[in-house]
Amino acid sequence: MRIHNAAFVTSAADDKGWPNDIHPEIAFAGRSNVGKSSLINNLLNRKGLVKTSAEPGKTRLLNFFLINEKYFFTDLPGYGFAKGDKAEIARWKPMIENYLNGREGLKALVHIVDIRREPDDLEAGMAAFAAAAGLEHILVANKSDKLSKTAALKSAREIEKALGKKPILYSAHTGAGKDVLWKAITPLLHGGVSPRTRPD
Ligand SMILES: Nc1nc2c(ncn2[C@@H]2O[C@H](COP(=O)(O)OP(=O)(O)OP(=O)(O)O)[C@@H](O)[C@H]2O)c(=O)[nH]1
Ligand SMILES: [Mg+2]
Repeated sequence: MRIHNAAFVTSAADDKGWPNDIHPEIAFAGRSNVGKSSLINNLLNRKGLVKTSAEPGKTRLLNFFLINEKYFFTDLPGYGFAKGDKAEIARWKPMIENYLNGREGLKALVHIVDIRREPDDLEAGMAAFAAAAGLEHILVANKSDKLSKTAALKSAREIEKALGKKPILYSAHTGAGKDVLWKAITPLLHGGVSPRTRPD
């Protein structure tokens, strides 16, 4: 897709802060530091649109971006950085759950994992959560530039074994995988904002 406009709209902790406008929307989620913010920048060909950081836990709120004046991309705060920090987890969980369940227009969860890391229960939970919320689940293995091609394919098979689907191999640094990810996202954006169907 040609991106002629990409703009930060707002940050929000809960539904009171979500944008009032409803457009087809795609959320980007994953563990802290997997490269969610970098991947959004890369996908949109915008270097500094979304703030990134080498220090985990940079994104603490939901950040909404308006794309071509008719789609929303949402950068979600990462999970896992607040290891053992109960107060932080207690704050994070309802923020994400309410958003994924309640946000009208939301089409898909782009679930980003680090290609070098074996998925754990948290990752499996994320996949199940997307299904329960009636969202398309798009799995992406980022930082593929950190591995050789052979090692990347081996890791992809491990991830597939653990999470039950093939990940799209991506590098937010080189742009590898960008066309494949756009191919997965574009039809969802064109589907309008009809209500989603949740499993019973
Ligand atoms: N080599 C490599 N590094 C990456 C890639 N994507 C992100 N990084 C680096 O990983 C670090 C974290 O990137 P962010 O985009 O801030 O990660 P995030 O998932 O948004 O992190 P939080 O907001 O803290 O949850 C930064 O140092 C990035 O430069 C990638 O594809 N390849
Ligand atoms: Mg971030």
